[in-house]
Amino acid sequence: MTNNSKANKSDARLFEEQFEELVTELTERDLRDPVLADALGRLREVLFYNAPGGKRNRGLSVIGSLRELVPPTQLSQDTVQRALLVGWCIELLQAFFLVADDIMDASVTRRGQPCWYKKDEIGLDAINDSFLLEASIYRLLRRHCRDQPYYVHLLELFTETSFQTELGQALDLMTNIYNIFHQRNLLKRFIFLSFRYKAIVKYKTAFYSFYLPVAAAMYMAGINSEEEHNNAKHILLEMGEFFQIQDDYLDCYGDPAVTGKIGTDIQDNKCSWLVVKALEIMTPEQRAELETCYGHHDETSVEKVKTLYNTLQMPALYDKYQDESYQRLQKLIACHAQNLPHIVFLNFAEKIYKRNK
Ligand code: DMA
Ligand code: MG
Ligand code: MG
Ligand code: MG
Repeated sequence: MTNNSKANKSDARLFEEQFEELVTELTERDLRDPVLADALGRLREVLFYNAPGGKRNRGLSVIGSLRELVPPTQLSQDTVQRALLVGWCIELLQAFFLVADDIMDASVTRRGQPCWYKKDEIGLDAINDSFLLEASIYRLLRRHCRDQPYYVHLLELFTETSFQTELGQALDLMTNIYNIFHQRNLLKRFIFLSFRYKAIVKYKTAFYSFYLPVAAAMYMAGINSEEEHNNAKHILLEMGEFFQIQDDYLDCYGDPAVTGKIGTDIQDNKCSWLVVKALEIMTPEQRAELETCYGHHDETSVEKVKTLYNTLQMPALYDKYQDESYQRLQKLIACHAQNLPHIVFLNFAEKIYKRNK
């Protein structure tokens, strides 16, 4: 085992251990007005149900990246703890988006358990719970990073990234695949579709899942230059696009026992990679068939769409896409990483290619 993978192992353990402490901090040591006891109890419950249980790739990559950016001798125990904390802030941001996303997507399960809004007596009260998760980020950053030179950079990074994600979610929710079916001009249809698809995934997923953790580590390491950030962004947004394509693929072809969530993209009429790809290659007859079933909730319609995807050999097309994307990414890392250690990006790439959850 290399030094770095040893460090990563113990970082994962430290990360785990920090969670309880952070919940106690938010619910017992922050606002202490006794009249808030019930509300803070609710926050505690919301945190325990929604923040842990994910893959933690985003959260752990703050410390992972920082270890590659700063020599070990300059990395104090305090800095490590702060990087883990910033990692949890990203996990909280993710929890905030997911609680809301599951309501909007009418999803049923998340991380192998019922979606929070699906729990008895929660329902749409989950909307306020998602706000509590978001607000927790800024309470923690303030408590732990206020005196650090990078505090304002982190605040701007979190607010900017949230806005980008929310714009992406807006595009995701407003894109009606039927308007696209009805675009008669084939070329316009393909161009619109592929541009729209890229915009959705870049904004709703790539910024917060990939650029945010690495950018946070860069600011913590004192790397502030716009040029360096743009270089990192270039590579990370490409990875993010690929990651969301995987998510779209797994929505239909993943095993819910492994992904922890049951797909809803077909029923929700989503502009998913599968439907975009299928529309590019299907015959007019197949398109007519797709039009009668896509976006419908009944089992038969959903099965018909899945059969069509199989006929079009989507799994093979996806494998091909995955291999090409991996090659493209290696090239991007080679030309754009410049002063940044390539390993920051390679570590990330290793975690996502060929994933099944
Ligand atoms: C996820 O898109 C984007 C955000 C910002 C949560 P999605 O609805 O495809 O995610 P999931 O498949 O996890 O519900
Ligand atoms: Mg969703
Ligand atoms: Mg969604
Ligand atoms: Mg999805």
